[in-house]
Amino acid sequence: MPIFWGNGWKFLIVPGPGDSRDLLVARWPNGTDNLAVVNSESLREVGKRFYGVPSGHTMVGGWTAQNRTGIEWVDVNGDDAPELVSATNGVWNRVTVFDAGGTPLHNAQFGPGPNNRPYETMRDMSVADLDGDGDMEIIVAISEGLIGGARSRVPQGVGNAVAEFADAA
Ligand SMILES: [Ca+2]
Ligand SMILES: [Ca+2]
Repeated sequence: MPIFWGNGWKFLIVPGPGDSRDLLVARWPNGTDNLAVVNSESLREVGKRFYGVPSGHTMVGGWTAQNRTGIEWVDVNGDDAPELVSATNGVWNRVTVFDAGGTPLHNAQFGPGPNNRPYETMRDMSVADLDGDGDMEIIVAISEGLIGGARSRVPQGVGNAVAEFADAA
């Protein structure tokens, strides 16, 4: 199945319209590090999603210069609906949380890496409730040997999610 463009690198199957499923495809190498969406009913690419940063954040893109080193589908703000959590690696590095439709909700910039070689900065990502307090933590491993943490939380009685991103170090 041709996907314009780039080799499939990370896959994630998420709910699609109706009873269908969407296969999210991160490519490496790629032109732009968005996620291609392949629907289970059409078995064709139906679009690109999960790209960009929330308003108030500066979007730094890069043609053939950025890749996804982690994508997970998990409820990080406690509203019982999953989000897409993504780590981006390349000339600019970030962790971004998107809603299910692809709108960026939260973002933590890790800045430019030393260069855009694969895995130069962001190596891997995982999402879990590490300390058992009910809030999910987003953990990334970076090339300097450090682990970065990002905590998500929905205050009781507040409808909007608030992401609290700690320093990368
Ligand atoms: Ca959620
Ligand atoms: Ca926690």
